[in-house]
Order: sequence, then C-alpha cells, then structure tokens
Amino acid sequence: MRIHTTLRRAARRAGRRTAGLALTALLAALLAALLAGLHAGSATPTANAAAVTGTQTFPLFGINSAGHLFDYEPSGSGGVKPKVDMGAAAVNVTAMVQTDAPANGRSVDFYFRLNGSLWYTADRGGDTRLIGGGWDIYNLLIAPGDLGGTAYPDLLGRDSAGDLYLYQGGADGVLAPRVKVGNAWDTMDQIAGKGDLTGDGKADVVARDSTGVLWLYPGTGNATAPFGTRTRIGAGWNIYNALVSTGDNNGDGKCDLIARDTAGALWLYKGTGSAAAPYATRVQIGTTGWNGYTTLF
Ligand SMILES: [Ca+2]
Ligand SMILES: [Ca+2]
Ligand SMILES: [Ca+2]
Repeated sequence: MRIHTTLRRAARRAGRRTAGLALTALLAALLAALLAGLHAGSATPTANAAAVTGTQTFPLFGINSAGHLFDYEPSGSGGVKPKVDMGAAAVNVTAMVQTDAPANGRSVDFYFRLNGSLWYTADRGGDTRLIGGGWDIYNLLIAPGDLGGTAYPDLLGRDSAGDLYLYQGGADGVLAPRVKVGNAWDTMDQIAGKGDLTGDGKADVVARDSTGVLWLYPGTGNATAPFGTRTRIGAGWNIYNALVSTGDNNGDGKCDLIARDTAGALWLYKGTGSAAAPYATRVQIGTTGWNGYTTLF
C-alpha cells in the first residue's frame, strides 16, 4: 500500500513536470499496471546473483497491439516459463527496454518512451523518474549492457539519419549526455545485445543488415568508441522478423540471442563465447503465437 501511494505521487509529480494532465493519466495507468504485475507475484527478478560480473539473465517481455505487457520469466535452461499478463502497462508506450541499472545482478528496470519523453522505472515500479524529452528522434533504443564509461549499463539510440548515440547509465538510472558512437546504422534493421557474447567480459552487439547478414560488433569497453571492427556471423538471418537478446538464457554466463520467425515461432541461439562462431545451432523455445507481439524485449 505504501509503495502504491508513493507511485501515485511520483506519477503526479512527473506529470506536473512535463505535459500535464494527459501525461499524468498515462503514466499513472502505466505504473498502476506495472505495480499490479508486481503484486501478482509475477515480477520477482530472476537474474542469478553470480552474474554480477558476467552476463545477466533477464526475463523476456512482449507488448501486443493493445499495449498489454507480458512477462516470460526464464526457465533456466534456455526457454521461458508461461506468460504472465501484466495488464495494459504499455499503452501509448512507443519504446521499452529493460536494464539492470545498479548492476547488482538482480534488478529488472525499464526505460520507456511515452509522449516523446523517456522515463526510467526501477524494478517495475519501485522508483520512477523522468529522464528527459525529445526522445522521439530515435527509431531504435536498446540497452545492451555496460559498453564502458560508467560501471553501469548504458543505452543506445539510433536516429533517422542512422547515427548511433551512447548514453552512459548511472546506478539510479540517470543517463549522462549522449556521445555519437557510429553512423550508417540505418543499414541495419535489427540490433540486439545484452552482455558479453565473445568471452572477454565486454558487452557486444549484433546487427542484421537489409540483405539478411548478421554482424558482430565486439565491445571495446571504451564508451566513446564502444565497438571494434565488425565481423560477419553469417547470412540468412532475414527468415526472422525479430532479434532480441535478454542476456544469458541458459545460465552459462554467455549472452544468447532470441529470434522470431515469420510463422511466429521462437528460437534460441546459445552464445558460445567465441567471436569467430558466436552461436551454437538454434533450438526452438516457442512454437506459435509469438507474432502477436509488436515488440519483444
Ligand atoms: Ca557504462
Ligand atoms: Ca565481448
Ligand atoms: Ca548463455
């Protein structure tokens, strides 16, 4: 009850700081829905504590066209548990990513974009703050883990010109001013990452170009030049309409990749820890129905 009151107050304060009543109502609805999920017992962060210095295990989330948020907790062996409906938590939300802002190996925090502003909420409603306005300039946001700079996970945004910007994250979710870290990323139609794929402890990302080739961008640990020379993982990845990483799905400390095919089935590519051949042969972790989500993260 105390938490709920705190959330309502936070929503009111947040609304006053930005666009007024309409946003207050939207944010209040979102927070209420997140909190309902929390109270339903669905939102126990399942990240393994041993992963603080490695790649963390996150749940998989889906948002459907009605703005309902669904939580799939990890099974531990690579798959996911049955979904939990967290309610209409993502109505009018135009982007949402998850992160472990304090880098404690346990938190499941969100950044989400609502009415063009970016918000941060800790552990699904525990602490919510406005990051800032003007975030509609990005057509893709991902939280790939710690790319350098701060010892906390960072955020990447790609704008319509194809420029890529890095925001260094803080333990409280607050982001440092952006730094441009790349261009021509608009040739990529999927970008994914959530921790270390190559075995060197530095977070990496993978990206698929418009011809279906998947590329590895190895992390350098340098926040102003976070990626080394890319290497080609392989062709044929355009059989998928979504590529997303939720960290280490099978608990071996290596970042994995989830892919959704056009029939709505879900596949897991377990990370090998080798930059030369970063993924093992795929295994199916979902049969049908996954195309019902407009966003997976
Ligand atoms: Ca960082
Ligand atoms: Ca790496
Ligand atoms: Ca793994």
